[in-house]
Amino acid sequence: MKNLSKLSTLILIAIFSLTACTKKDDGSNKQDTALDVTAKKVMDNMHTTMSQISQPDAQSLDRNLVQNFGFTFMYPITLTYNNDVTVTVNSSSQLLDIVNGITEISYIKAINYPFNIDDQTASRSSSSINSEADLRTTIDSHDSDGDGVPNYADTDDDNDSVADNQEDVNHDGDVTNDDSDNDGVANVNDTDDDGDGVPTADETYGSSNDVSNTDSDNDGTPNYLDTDSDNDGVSDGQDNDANGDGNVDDNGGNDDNNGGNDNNGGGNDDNGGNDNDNDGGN
Ligand SMILES: [Ca+2]
Ligand SMILES: [Ca+2]
Ligand SMILES: [Ca+2]
Ligand SMILES: [Ca+2]
Repeated sequence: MKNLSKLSTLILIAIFSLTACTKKDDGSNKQDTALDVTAKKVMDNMHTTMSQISQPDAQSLDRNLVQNFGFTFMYPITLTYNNDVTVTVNSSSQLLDIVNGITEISYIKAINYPFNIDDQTASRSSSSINSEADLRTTIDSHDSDGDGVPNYADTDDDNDSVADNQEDVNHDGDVTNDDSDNDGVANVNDTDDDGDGVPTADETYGSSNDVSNTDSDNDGTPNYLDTDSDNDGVSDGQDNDANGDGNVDDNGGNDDNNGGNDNNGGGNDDNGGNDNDNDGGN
């Protein structure tokens, strides 16, 4: 009787295994892949990001992957749709077509592991992603300003007080191709967007307390992109004690020759010896 029971169990296991195999070998490429929330997050993020760009291409896809997640894909990769159909992707332009086509009812729910990435982040070394946990660790560790919020969830990636979507000065929907001071660092990652020596976060604020919409000299260029924001002929970097270090300029301790203002409140005129401001100092 005991042996009969064992035999029944074995038969049941055999039937179950056969059914499982049949399901996988039904001629389609369906494999009942489980939902991979991290992979879905990456693909949905790219869908949203690309849908905001007026003319998205493979390069903008790759730049935004690097911006948000710190890597580009090394192809091929295999993706699984929510209906379990799989697709092999061989290029960024193919991936762009796929993410552009994502909808609420047809979306990517998984990436086949392992796959390789071209890691653009100096602090990481792994180029092989072996599991969802691996992917999650990778994207969560991409935090440009080190504030504990990964780029993909951070609304101000470089923490310069200008929101990411405000860093798009050419208004093409792509925040990764704007470099106002042409120093090779896109504004979204540049803490001194106009390269005038005054950190963007220290540029003059107006009553709105928003650095991105304050334009002191009303010349159409907001202060944080204007190397001479008060239009007095002296570069902002030599105008203000922006960093509060006691030097009226941040260019070696010299006065700013702007005509006698005690900009730093330190009691000394900034004009090198005349007490134009009658503050009792120089
Ligand atoms: Ca951050
Ligand atoms: Ca910013
Ligand atoms: Ca720059
Ligand atoms: Ca600046």
